[in-house]
Formats: sequence, C-alpha cells, structure tokens
Amino acid sequence: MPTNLTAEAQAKLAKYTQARTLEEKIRALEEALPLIPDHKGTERMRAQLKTTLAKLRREAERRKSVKVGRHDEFSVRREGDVQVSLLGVANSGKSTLLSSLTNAKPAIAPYSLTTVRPIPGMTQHMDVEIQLVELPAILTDGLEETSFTGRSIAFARNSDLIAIMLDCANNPLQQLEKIIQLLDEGGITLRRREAIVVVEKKDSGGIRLVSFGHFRASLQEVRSLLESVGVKNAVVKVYGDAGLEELEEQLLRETVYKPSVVVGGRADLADAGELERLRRRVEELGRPLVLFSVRDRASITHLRDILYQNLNIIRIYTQKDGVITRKPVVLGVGSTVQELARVIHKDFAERLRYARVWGRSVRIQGQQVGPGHRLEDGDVVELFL
Ligand SMILES: Nc1nc2c(ncn2[C@@H]2O[C@H](COP(=O)(O)OP(=O)(O)OP(=O)(O)O)[C@@H](O)[C@H]2O)c(=O)[nH]1
Ligand SMILES: [Mg+2]
Repeated sequence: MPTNLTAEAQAKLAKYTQARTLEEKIRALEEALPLIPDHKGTERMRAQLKTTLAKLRREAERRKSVKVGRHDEFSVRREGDVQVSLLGVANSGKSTLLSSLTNAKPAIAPYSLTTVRPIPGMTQHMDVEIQLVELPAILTDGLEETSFTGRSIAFARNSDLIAIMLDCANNPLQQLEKIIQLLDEGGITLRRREAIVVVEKKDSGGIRLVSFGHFRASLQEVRSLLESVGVKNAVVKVYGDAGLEELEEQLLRETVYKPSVVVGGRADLADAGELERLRRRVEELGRPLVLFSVRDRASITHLRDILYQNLNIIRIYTQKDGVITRKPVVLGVGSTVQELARVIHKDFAERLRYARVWGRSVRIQGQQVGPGHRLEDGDVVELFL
C-alpha cells in the first residue's frame, strides 16, 4: 500500500473490499477517495480507485435502466458448452456473420442499429456446442457510443470469448482503438498479463501465499497490504513474475481478462494499406485477426476454427463400464481429473479415489492416475469412487 494512509482511509478501504452490494461498494469508495492524500506515492492508487468507481457507477446506471422495463431484454439463456459474444461496430456485418455460422436468422439491413437486443445462435465444432450471441452495436459508424454500449459490454464480460467485429470499409483501426478503450472502462482487458495475481477471500485460515512463479514480496508484506484493506483471510495465488503492485491492482480494480479475437468484417471492401496497419496493431495486442467476408466461403470456416482455438478448451470423453460417451465434457485447458469429477457431479469430486485414462496425457494407455492429474484434449477417462 502506498505511503502512510490514515487509519480512517484504511478503514474505508476495508469497507470497500468487504462490501457485498454495488451500492455499498460505491458508497465506500466515495468515502475513501477524499481521505487519500493526493501526492506522487498515492497517484496510482487514486487512479485505480477512480476508474473502479466510474465502472461501478456505470453498472449501477445500467441496472437501473434494465429495471425500468418489465423484463430484461438483454437476457439470453445460456445453451451449449461455451458462449462467444459478437461485439462491435454498427453495420459491420455481425448479423450476416451470425447467420452464416449458426442456425439464427437475424434481420440484416444496410443501415446501423438493426439489431437492438442480443440474438443467440448455435453452431457445433469438434463435438463442442458453441453459442454465438450477436450483441447490439457498441459503436456507431461515426465512432459514437450507442444506447447499448454499457449493456452489451456487461454481457460480453460474462461470456467465454469475445469476437470484436470491425467494419473494414470504415476506418477499422480507429474503431478498434475506441473499442479497446470502451472495454477497459467496462472492466475488460484484452491483454493477457504475464503475471497474474488472484486473491481468493476465505472465512478463516489467515493469509496464505501460493506462488507458481516468482513473487517479489514477502508474506509479511502481503499480509500488511491485505490487512490494510480489511482482508484477513485469503489465499493469494501468484502466476508468473509479480509483486505488490500487481496484488494492489487486483484488489482495487475490478477488471477481468477475456480471451478475444478481432474480426475484420466486410473485408472485401477493405483498403490494403489500412488492413496492414490494423494487422500490426492487433499483433501488438497479441490477439488473432480474422478477415471475414460473406462473399468468401473459406473465411467462414476459417473464422469458426479460430474461434474454437481461442476458447482454450479441452474435450474429455468419460467411460463407464467399457462404454465411451459420445458427447464430451468441455473443460478449460489445464483442468485436472478432480475438476472433471466436479463438473459431472459435486459429490464425485469428494468421493473420487482414482481414474483410468486413455489418450495424450498418459504414457501407458489405461494408466491409473490420481485426482491432480492434468488432462489433455481428447482423453478418455473412467472415474473410480
Ligand atoms: N460487401 C459486404 N457487405 C456485407 C458483408 N456482410 C454484411 N454486409 C452488408 O452490410 C450491411 C450490414 O450488415 P448486418 O449483418 O446487418 O450488420 P450488423 O453489424 O449486424 O449491423 P447492426 O445490427 O445494425 O449493428 C448489410 O447491407 C449487409 O448486406 C460482407 O462481407 N461484405
Ligand atoms: Mg445486426
């Protein structure tokens, strides 16, 4: 924590980290901010708290506007194994893409804001059911926000992958910059950090530190930072090379990392020079760029492949009494036998003794493994309770 915060400021920050509701969080931050002195040492912290406050206020506004209607026009029932949000610029061909890739039949028209509520469609790839949801545009062709911006971004924040759709016919690079900014304000970062710090708050057990990488601080420093914002029990997990700064950011900014793919829509109308600049920028972000045109059939299958690859999932086929299920269980890359058991049934995870595995994660086919064994795509697993 930056230099010598007063006890009063610390107490307010503690109130913020412990707050459960949006209103409580906003109130605690509004009270904390004026108590934090404005100088070099607190600059970063103040900036983070201000961003968080702005984000929370917007979310509160959004909830108010949703409550006005009788039911939430923005809700979509989650179906299938994974959900991809199609988020982007008006008139960029989102509905055209949705209808090329899925069973949905959205209205398509040569003007902006044809789609005014989320439209889901289903597509299957490699045995995985993917729900693709077109969200109302977050940017007009004049780069203005729309009345849907906040709600569409909030929706995307809860999906598994965001496909950011740009209109290649109309300054795609500028659109992308503006969208990155809007997403950031909406609590979404597209850049995967080398270092990730996760704070899991607990009810008891004090502060524990689990490092999967290199952590540039002592347990004592972590304890005093967490205690100064009122967190007494937590497991802090560190991945990669991180320090107190990253921990502080994780505590104070409510930002999530979302995997994303940038889609250059209406690519047949693109200017070559402009595309090249776009390509360089997307590369900098470390995300893939896919050019999409409804006139180019190959671009449709290519897009499906890229979306699938960037979901970072593995398919696990379970076996019972010698019979392998046809539909896989879909898990995140790196998942263990224990996590598989939990997805199948809550009790299974606790009762699991061992498993037999066939596939790429084992050297001997049919090998017996423990709950902590990491699975690979395509593995066949039989659980023994
Ligand atoms: N040249 C070209 N035109 C396209 C392509 N895809 C869509 N269009 C046209 O672009 C216009 C907008 O397409 P939509 O699919 O409705 O775009 P949208 O992004 O869903 O638009 P909103 O829902 O209004 O935000 C329509 O006139 C489409 O026919 C494409 O790949 N190439
Ligand atoms: Mg549309």
